[in-house]
Amino acid sequence: MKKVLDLMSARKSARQKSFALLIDPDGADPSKASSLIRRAEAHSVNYLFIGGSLVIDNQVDELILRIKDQTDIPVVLFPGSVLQVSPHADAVFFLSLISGRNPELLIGHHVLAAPVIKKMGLEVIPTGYMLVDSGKPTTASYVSHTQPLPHDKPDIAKCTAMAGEMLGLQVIYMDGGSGAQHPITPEMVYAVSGGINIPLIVGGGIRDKSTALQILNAGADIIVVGNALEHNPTSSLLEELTDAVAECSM
Ligand code: 1GP
Repeated sequence: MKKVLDLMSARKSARQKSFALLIDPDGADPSKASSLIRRAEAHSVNYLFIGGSLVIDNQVDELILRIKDQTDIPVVLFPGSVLQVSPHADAVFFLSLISGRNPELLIGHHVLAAPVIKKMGLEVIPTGYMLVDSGKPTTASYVSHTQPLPHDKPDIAKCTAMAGEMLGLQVIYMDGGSGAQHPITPEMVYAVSGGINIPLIVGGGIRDKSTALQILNAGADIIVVGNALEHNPTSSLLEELTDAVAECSM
């Protein structure tokens, strides 16, 4: 069963763009998260991604069970570590950090996680994860001990994503890192999307509709927003971003 990956691929084939709301289990205030999820349901959010680079309070199970009580939006784990897996999610991004050269994050933690994930029966989405320099070190670049891809070198990003697809990875997640100072440039998104046939996810530092539109029009299939909505769960930003996705899908 590859339900979530099939959904991502089918939406890409139908030229339908998607919106993913990222919830960091460490930052999630239960009451704010609940109201955000109610609004996500009302505004046709396509996926809920759960994850962060640190594990301060391991409340992933509890958070997902609460989400599942409120919505049928697919929940996908975006784990910062082996500790952030839960059998209650619908799928897990099995992330290989292909922008970096840290063997533990290319194929290391995966060896430890594989039997745990298999036992949980989770859908696995083999994912090429690419960190891109966003103007300042992010938690992800610091914790991963890797050098992100240069912000202004779309061709390096394109070749990296192409190699990931050739290795059999099923989606590419290009990330400026949570709270990125500068989002990934449309030029880089355009180059990468033109080099691959698998779904392209882009996140990091998207804080307004015009940035979302530029990234979607450049070829991203799914945009991910965490920080901006986590800090302002009741703002109109969620509507603006889901409107951007709908406009680009027409
Ligand atoms: C981070 O792509 C996500 O891994 C989302 O980033 O929190 O900056 O929206 P933001």
